[in-house]
Amino acid sequence: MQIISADVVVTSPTRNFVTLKITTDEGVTGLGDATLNGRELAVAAYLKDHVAQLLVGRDPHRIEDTWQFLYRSAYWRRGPVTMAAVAAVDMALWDIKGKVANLPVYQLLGGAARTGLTTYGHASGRDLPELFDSIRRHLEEGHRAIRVQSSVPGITALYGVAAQAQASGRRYDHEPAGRGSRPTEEDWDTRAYLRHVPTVFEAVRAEFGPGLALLHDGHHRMTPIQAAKLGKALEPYDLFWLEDVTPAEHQEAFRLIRHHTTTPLAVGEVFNHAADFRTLITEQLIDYVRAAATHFGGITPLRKLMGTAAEYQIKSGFHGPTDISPVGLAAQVHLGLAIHNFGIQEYMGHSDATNTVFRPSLTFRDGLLHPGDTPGLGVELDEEAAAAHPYQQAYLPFNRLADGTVHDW
Ligand code: GCO
Ligand code: MG
Repeated sequence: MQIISADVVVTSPTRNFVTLKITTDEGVTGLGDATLNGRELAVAAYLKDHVAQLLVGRDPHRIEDTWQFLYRSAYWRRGPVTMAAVAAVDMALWDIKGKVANLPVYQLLGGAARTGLTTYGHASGRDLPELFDSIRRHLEEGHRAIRVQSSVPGITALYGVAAQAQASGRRYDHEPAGRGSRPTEEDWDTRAYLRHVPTVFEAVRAEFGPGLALLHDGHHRMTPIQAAKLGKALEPYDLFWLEDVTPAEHQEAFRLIRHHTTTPLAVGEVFNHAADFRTLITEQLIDYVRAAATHFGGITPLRKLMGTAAEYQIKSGFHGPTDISPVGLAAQVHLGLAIHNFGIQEYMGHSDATNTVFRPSLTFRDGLLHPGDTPGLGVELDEEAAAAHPYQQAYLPFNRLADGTVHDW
């Protein structure tokens, strides 16, 4: 069996997605996700101009060999563009292998280690009543864990608060503010944030009781000592996790945070290589791995990383926003079903337009996500429907402090 072509499909059903389609001489096709939010076309060009011709003639069954070849022959290692491109090839090859074997990918990874994946949904609100309604809606949908984000007095525009975006006519994750030629500028005040967040969790606990699993995303905005302070302040509310409290490229910073708080920590949605996690994992400085198959080089390296993490009692909490395509989400749901140290899966749910283009076999029933039993990854790309949604330039927003300084976000 040989690969005869590798084509890149860029489509924007609600938001932009980059998909690689590998075709074999036996007519079997495989799909991989290469979406890098806000920098999509860089990965599309990497695949089209530098990778596609290298795949032609290769045996699609040799997943490990192809991964090592693409990673090492490039010489320039790591980085989100390279690793998203390699990820797409890796996923597409697992998809093909599953289709040829007539098995869903999770069966090739060792079979189901649980009935389905526990998820968390994104609740948010501009005030407590709006936040409570949002939590209730997510519980009704079946989520057993809830990420809680809220507006902060003193901060006008805050990413992750759906109603803020809705009030201006869009859902923040579907139509990134700033679709167009410039990213939207948001404001930020860490002290106002640190004062407000514990009061929100106090109110949520009082309303929903001690049992509900609650999560929060700090989106890289704090210094290590501020992060430690927040972790400590949230201890009475028993969070499932506190995510991305500080920019994690300084892994050593987590030693300080860890010494100050027992609030569980999740890190890594912007990481793309095992080395990014090395200190965090081997020193047990975090509790959950936030990597996404799409940005981490695919199923193959993420599976290895989770093997290492298991040695340190660290679990998965894979990144599942709507800018990971249904193909990328399927890849990590198959993996999450098969590994022993699964923790939780972020699941925001794609728009109807996205699901019409990608047609995933994934199900979400009784609070559990399952990839389905369709051979391969279980996603079918409707190329005609994809063509009806051309690429639209879209940037993520960014933050400035009151004095105009650009801040982490
Ligand atoms: C999350 C994230 C996302 C990212 C987005 C960037 O925890 O889901 O932080 O909302 O900001 O994926 O592209
Ligand atoms: Mg996050």
